[in-house]
Amino acid sequence: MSGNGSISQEGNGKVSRVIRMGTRKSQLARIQTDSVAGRLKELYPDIHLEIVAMSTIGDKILDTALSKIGEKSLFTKELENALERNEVDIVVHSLKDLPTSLPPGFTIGAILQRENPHDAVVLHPKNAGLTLDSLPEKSVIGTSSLRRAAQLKKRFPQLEFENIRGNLNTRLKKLDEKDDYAAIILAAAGLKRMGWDSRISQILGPEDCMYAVGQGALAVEVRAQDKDILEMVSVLCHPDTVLQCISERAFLKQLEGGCSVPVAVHTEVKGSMLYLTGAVYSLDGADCLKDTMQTVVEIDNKVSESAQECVHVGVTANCVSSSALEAAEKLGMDLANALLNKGAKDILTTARKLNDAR
Ligand code: DPM
Repeated sequence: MSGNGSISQEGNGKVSRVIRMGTRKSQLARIQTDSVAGRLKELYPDIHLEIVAMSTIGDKILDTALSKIGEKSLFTKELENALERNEVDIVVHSLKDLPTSLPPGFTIGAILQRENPHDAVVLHPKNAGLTLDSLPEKSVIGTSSLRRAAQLKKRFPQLEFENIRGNLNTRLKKLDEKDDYAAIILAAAGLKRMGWDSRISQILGPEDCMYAVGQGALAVEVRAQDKDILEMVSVLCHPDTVLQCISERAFLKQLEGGCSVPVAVHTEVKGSMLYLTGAVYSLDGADCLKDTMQTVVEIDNKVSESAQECVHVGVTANCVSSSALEAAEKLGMDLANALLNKGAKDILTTARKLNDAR
């Protein structure tokens, strides 16, 4: 950041930089930003952090399903504008809301340790004790995620699925105070961060519903050229999460999928092996292409020195060796290519067309 606005003179004569963190105004965004601010304060007790809250298009258009709004960088654009204008230096996002290609000039400088990546069932209080298996036939489940609806329609054909929008607070209110939904599906990570663990009645494993690319992980977006800030946030990186999320993002990118296609993943790191399962679905879940691949990732190999060679699917990471990052990215691309060879393009094109026509 340039200009005097960013420099503060401390009483002891030491000059230190004020670091501004941009955040959306929703409670979840604030909590996520505060948690990263807390980590930075622990690591760098002398820094001056300021939090700047703003609303984004995604927060303003609450009644349209996410998948129907064309804008890819729905929740991120205004925040990136503020980054570009040097009004803020750091933006914290849910990684799953960040497109696989960031606009030029921006990079993800850190991906933090993943929270539970799975989806969770939140029941209307009157259904306490039930599960997706035991809910009455034709019970209405609220979700506007094409990914969740596709998988769950196939797995639980007796249930019905309807859109529900709004931030987490709005959705819980819509669930509890009306009789429209028997249950809603939300990411466990968001519920936990909000302190609503007690509302989770069921965690959906990969047999029921695989998660979204990047789900449950926080990402720190910065200006790609801001070396000081990049170095500062890089210590927040969690190596296993970085490798998992790079393979997931490479998979989605190679499929040319965005946040509006039914694509799901599941990744695991076991020792020096990285496993990636990925799938694409038709809107009703009837067509599904799914496969698993693995690769060796030598996490502790020599860490790359040059910043250039360590950018992968928008992520600048120097906490992991460049060979491991390359292997993770290649894994995602290879798995996508395997599914593309089996006809994934047709499934996704049809899903996109049908969704646009709805
Ligand atoms: C994206 C999707 C959703 C969000 C699509 C998907 C859910 C939309 C909906 C890309 N972003 O998951 O298939 O349910 O209508 C979002 C949430 C979080 C980040 C909330 C949620 C919190 C969890 C996290 C919205 N983005 O999914 O319940 O940090 O991953």
